[in-house]
Amino acid sequence: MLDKTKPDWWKSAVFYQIYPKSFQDTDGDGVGDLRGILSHLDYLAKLGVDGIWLSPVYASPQADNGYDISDYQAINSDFGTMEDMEELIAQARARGISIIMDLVLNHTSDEHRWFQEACKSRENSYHDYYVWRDGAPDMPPNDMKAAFGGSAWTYVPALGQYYFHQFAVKQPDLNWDNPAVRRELYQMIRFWMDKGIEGFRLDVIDQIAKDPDRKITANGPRLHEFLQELSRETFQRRPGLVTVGEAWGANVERARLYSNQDGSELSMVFQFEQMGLDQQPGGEKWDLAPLPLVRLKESFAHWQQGLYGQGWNSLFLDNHDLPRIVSRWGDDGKWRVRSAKMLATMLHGMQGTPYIYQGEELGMTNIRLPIEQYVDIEIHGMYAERIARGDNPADVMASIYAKGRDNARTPMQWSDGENAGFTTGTPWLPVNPNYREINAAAALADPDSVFYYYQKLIRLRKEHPIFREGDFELVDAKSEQIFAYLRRTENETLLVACNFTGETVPFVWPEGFGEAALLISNCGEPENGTLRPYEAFMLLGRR
Ligand code: TEU
Repeated sequence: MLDKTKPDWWKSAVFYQIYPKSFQDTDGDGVGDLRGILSHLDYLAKLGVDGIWLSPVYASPQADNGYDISDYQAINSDFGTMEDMEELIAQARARGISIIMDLVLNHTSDEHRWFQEACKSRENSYHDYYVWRDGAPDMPPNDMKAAFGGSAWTYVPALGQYYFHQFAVKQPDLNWDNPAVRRELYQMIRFWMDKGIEGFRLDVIDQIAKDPDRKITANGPRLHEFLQELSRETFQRRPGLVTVGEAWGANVERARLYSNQDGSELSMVFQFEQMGLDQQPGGEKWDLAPLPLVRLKESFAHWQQGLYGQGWNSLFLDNHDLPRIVSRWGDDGKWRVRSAKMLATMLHGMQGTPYIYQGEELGMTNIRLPIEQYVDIEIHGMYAERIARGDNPADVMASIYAKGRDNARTPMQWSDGENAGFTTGTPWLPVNPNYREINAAAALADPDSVFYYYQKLIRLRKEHPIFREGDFELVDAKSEQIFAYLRRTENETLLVACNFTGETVPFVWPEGFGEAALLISNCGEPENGTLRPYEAFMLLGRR
């Protein structure tokens, strides 16, 4: 177990993200719940993770699967009770696992009491909790678009005003310029800290300081001022609390600010530069393009070197908004197991804190459903818009198969039993039909499984300080097939080599690895000179 009394313990940690709706159902309603998570804590302890990032479990009408909160201090009844939550915190801690909650501070649900009050009159004391502009019906203040389709402005006839929402109509944006809003949020965060929550993931945190009149959403003028106040009033009161901000708009310079060494903002951010590479330049994520490996490597190198000694990286390939990585950048057919391990090797050799998304450790894959079986609000918003503008339905579906968020949200595959052991009822989203082959029970019974490979990667990070401390340099940066790099400390050098193709490719090791120790590999003893299809390994040498 990690020594969590060290304030930066999270630099040696590996976290695991749970999407509660899809993890484990225990009451047969087809929706996962907290007791389901409790029932798998030993599985997570076996994997070796140090914390769980729990996607939102707060009271919510679930328009956006919990990212639309109607009461920050209550548990969604589909997921359980506050007692279940307290038990989860305690049981997890007993296994050395911290609970990291998701904080959605940019917006609430329109069913939140604050918003209901805000809609009553312009004089109501909650009115200024949200972002309003005067206007006439059919004449929104400007042409800003919401992330899930349509205008970012919705008219409330009784007030003769529009409210601003960057996401769905049911997710009105909070007005961070109002100090009363900030105070309420800080109080709420302290409530959870008092319950024993040891960290937070902050949803779209770069979008809180918006200025819709100037069409500014990400990186608004007061962003870092707000973050420093937030941190002072909450996180800094508990040394060792870990925070990770979701920041689609972050570049390396900003990430240095967010994760600065004096701890005045956050521990780290999730940045998405790599996740935007396999799309058409200037297009949206739905406008598909092949992954340019050389650019992927340049991007990782830029972040690894840019934050070295000046900040801290988060490391992830999957989350509840992204497609399954083995389907995206690996091969989810013939080389599924090997390529899943290769991608994990590429990522877990780097400096930063890795996050594993539920099912990634099993090599779970994307799914294909008819449009009406998808649940995600983003998929349906995009589908309606693109069909209306005349796109070919087959192309739109191809984009959904490749990038739709429901790819990651199908139920966790526990066994080859009914509904993959996820529920005895009807799952809220179909189970991937490949569960008979890909499931946790099968993985636990197979010493060569993706699960045990992740377990080993997690262990290696704890055994070798080079993972935490080493610098970063690409090897053969121009190769379009191989992603290889070196990490160096004063006494040691780590070579990480990954073949991103299904072909055997030539690869001569850099000098000095003849006597090196093999830490891990996904297809036996590596040979100097070639890499087999999707082969990956790590060699540790002395300097
Ligand atoms: O996601 C932020 C966000 O910008 C997403 O809309 C993202 O762009 C999209 O999923 C990628 O296609 C966060 C949460 O992670 C997401 O689940 C929520 O829907 C969103 O915020 C609103 O709270």
